[in-house]
Amino acid sequence: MIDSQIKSKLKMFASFSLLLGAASLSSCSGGANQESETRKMNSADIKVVSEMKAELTSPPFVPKSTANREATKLIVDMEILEQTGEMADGVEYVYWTFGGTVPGSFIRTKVGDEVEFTLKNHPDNKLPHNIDLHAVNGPGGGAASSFVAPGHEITFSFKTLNPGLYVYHCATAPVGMHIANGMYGLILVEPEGGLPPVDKEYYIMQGDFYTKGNFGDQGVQPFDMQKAIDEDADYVVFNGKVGALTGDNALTAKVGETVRLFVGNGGPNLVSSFHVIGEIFDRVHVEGGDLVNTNVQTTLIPAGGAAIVEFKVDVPGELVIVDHSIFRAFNKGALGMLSVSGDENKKIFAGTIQEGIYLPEGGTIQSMPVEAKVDQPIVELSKSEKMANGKKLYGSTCFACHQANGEGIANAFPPLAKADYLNADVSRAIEIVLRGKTGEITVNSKKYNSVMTAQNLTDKEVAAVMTYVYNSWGNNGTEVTEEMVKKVRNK
Ligand code: HEC
Ligand SMILES: [Cu+2]
Repeated sequence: MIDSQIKSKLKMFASFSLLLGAASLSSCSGGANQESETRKMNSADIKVVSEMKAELTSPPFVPKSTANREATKLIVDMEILEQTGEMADGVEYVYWTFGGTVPGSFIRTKVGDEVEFTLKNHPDNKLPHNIDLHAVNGPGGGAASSFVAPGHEITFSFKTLNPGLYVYHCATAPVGMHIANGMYGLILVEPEGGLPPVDKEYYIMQGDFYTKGNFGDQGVQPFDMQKAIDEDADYVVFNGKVGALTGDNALTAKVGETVRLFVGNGGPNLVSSFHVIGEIFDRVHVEGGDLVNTNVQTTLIPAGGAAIVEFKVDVPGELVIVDHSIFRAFNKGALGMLSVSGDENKKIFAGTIQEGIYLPEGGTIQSMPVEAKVDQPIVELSKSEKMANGKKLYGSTCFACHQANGEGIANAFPPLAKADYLNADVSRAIEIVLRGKTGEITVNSKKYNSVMTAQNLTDKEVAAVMTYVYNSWGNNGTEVTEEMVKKVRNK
């Protein structure tokens, strides 16, 4: 009894001194601190009475406004998918995604919401993942509470205290690689009453990509760790691929409409000089926060940051959305279009619109070819056939972790090139590919303690990929037969 009285007195004292702290800060900075501090405390006190399932949308679309709805318990259900998609015409890339798209599904919440977030890691995925939402007040933005292995799901919960537009991303090691592969998206926390209504709202997110080949080199392109470290991007794109917002995919609006763009930058490395050729932003929520700037030509969006830009379209034509670090736009893909239809207004623009627009051809939506895993009749392939098939298989699965030339990644993925562990025991290596591996191992005198998930491959495929691995990068030249794989599988 007395104990609890003391406790509550202590609590009062603590919050009182907090207030004092805020007040003394604000006396030299004009009250803004106190205002947001007070508001945050109020947000924490908002009661939620109802419960609803969040509408999640794929880019470039956003869920409908929260308008005047009350704060609610908002159920968010998000699935992580690792899948092959198209980076550009004839260029494929293995994307890791929140909800099957890059950027991931848009989440629209309101201040005071209690978000119950379930993250599902699809059983076909190869890696554990998690999520760090910048909208969360709490350790890691939820990262530690959301770490989830393939074939599992996990639920955590948080309350939205600060209105604004926030980035979310995966924060599983190697963090840079998870982000570079597309694991980011936006979560909007609307203020009381919602954002003012506009005619059109869209979701755009920039990202930089690092591939073994150069821009446009054909085929499946593996991630290149060294280029990522050097910040030497091959692709800088909006919405995950070259051409996601051009041609048939262009955004649209009509003359006289107001447009709001929710713009994020997933990075992992580059800062965006976001610009729309032929428009002036009437209003920009700088860095996605409360500060509103007006009449802006180009707004800076940091990696891991966002902005809300709003403008009215006055005349018809093609508005070109770019990163004004302009070689990125015309040579690396950071180019989209907003196609405005309607009547001319010669008072506002009298000239003829004539632009040399770089129009990368290319597909529409990221496709995910699902490979059929049909067991073939046992006809042992020749060594050169195995090498050819094995190389393809390696390039579509193993490389994502062990890297293109088997070099691995320090502290995360062991090397397969000149690997003593591999060369010492072929049955053990086959078993690892068939059944997966956890626990500490030592490869070339470096320790690894991570998770390799079982690879869902046929005997023929394992024989091919292991023959390829054993006959590449200075390994011992073992030819792996289907019979050997079968023996390990039936062990
Ligand atoms: C999702 C990432 C991932 C993928 C994909 C993957 N591996 Fe691994 N692999 C690992 C990790 C992590 C380890 C170490 C596991 C541990 O620490 O116990 C490992 C260990 C190994 C080992 C034993 C260690 C060594 O260096 O010799 C072999 C052999 C191997 N993997 C082969 C393959 C082959 C072949 C493929 C493709 C068919 C593949 N792996 C796909 C992550 C992966
Ligand atoms: Cu991840």
